[in-house]
Amino acid sequence: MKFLAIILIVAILAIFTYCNSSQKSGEENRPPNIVLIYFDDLGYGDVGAYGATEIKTPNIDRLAKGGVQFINGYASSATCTPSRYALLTGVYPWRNKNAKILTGTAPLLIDTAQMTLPKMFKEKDYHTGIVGKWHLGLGDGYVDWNQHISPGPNELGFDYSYIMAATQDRVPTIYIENGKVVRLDPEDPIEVSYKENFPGEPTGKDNPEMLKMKWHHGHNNSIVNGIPRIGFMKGGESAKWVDENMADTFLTRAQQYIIEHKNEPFFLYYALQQPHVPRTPHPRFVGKSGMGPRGDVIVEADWCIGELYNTLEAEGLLENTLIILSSDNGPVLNDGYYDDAVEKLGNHTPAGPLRGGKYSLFEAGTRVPFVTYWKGRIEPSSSEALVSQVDLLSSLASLVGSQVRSEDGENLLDVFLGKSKIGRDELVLEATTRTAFRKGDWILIPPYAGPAINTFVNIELGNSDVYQLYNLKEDIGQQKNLAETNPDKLQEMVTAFEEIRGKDYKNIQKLELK
Ligand code: NG6
Ligand code: CA
Repeated sequence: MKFLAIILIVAILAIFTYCNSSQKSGEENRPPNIVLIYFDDLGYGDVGAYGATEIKTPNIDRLAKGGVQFINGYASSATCTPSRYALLTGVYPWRNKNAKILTGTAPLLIDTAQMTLPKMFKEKDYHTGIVGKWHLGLGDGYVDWNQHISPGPNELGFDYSYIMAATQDRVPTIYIENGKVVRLDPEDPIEVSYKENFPGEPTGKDNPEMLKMKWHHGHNNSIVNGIPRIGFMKGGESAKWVDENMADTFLTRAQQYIIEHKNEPFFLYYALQQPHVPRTPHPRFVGKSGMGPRGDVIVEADWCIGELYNTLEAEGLLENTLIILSSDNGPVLNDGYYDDAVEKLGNHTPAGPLRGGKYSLFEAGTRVPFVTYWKGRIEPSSSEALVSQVDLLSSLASLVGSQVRSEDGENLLDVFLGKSKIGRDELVLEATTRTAFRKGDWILIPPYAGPAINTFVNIELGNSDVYQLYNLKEDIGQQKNLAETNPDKLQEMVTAFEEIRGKDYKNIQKLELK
């Protein structure tokens, strides 16, 4: 009897081990899921793992500390649209003259024939989804918001899309799911204009009594949810978003997407709206940072990352999912509303040790938190390798066995997986159509006309009438211009820069401010 029981236990154990290992090998054969987490305006110094002490980001830190934390990771641009353009196409944004901050009525910026990140995944039988901020234009010139809106993300390779068209501060303030405005009442059609107001509609400029958030510069057109916006909108009452619920709305859609597609390889682009203006934390997060709304929405966004992580874990997907986390550009405090971002900052340094911020050619414009995390596959490390978001298309293509390579991206898969520390040799960076050039430890900022400081946002833009040359290894804060004392290095940098950029890079434009 005892003998039989032992045999039975051994047999059960053997079956269990077999099942387990065959399940494992099945999992290993399955291509990994990719979750790309993309913040809006999150600064290099806004994250605990990157040195923030005054604000807590435990969930982002868990990814940074458990994966590869890039110290020299860059967005392609110091503003949103160009960075997202490069992220999805692997093409430098300055190659496309229309790749600048778009209005809510701008046509689709990316040609539908262009190879994109989601298209590449689709070719490899992935399901692809985007949830969150789009800001790459919609339609082909004129959009009727009451009809099916196209072309858009679904025509660029996303099987599923749940997006806001542009930014949280721009109309239309509605969600669009697979080309259709969510909760739209056909009896109350939407009209949008960036030229003029619709007769009788209140505006931030004329109706300050209706505002719960005051505008500082720009942002004085249509009022939605007590917040004045950029652009004019009429109708669509039932479809309008409630800003305070936006984080939960996007998170829930992202979680649903994961659960619905857990049985097939998927690519999810989760583009959070935080901490871009208007900063509208859910009441659960109000006051949580002690820094006012900007800090509170960072705490909220960090919580969202934790929830997303929990979903991946609960669905058993963590070991088979590569998570990439980054931001579209650097930080800004006052970006057009009175929201205490400056007043309540205290000792927090959103740019960390870097100079400048959003809109700037200095480092803080484009150097951002950049993390790759893959439980059980990526060894935790910190990497000084030079990497850019423009490299993701070519690198992820390599990961999934695709031959696709983009015009400006490099295949840095080994770097992103933490197996190599040799990143790019050189990189062109963009800020409101101006470009700078990093090579090795050096950065070159050519002379540009325009103000040294954007006084509205109080950020140094990098404009100067002389060449600027910094050694970032020795001078991360870009305090010592070495151009004059290093003429040979300067010449070498200018030559290498012009080889990529051409000589016609002085397309000087003043930062557009309304
Ligand atoms: C600027 C807005 C700013 C922000 C930015 C886009 C004004 C005065 N400023 O034009 O508030 O919306 O555009 O930010 O309108 S981004 O992160 O999407 O690039
Ligand atoms: Ca942004």
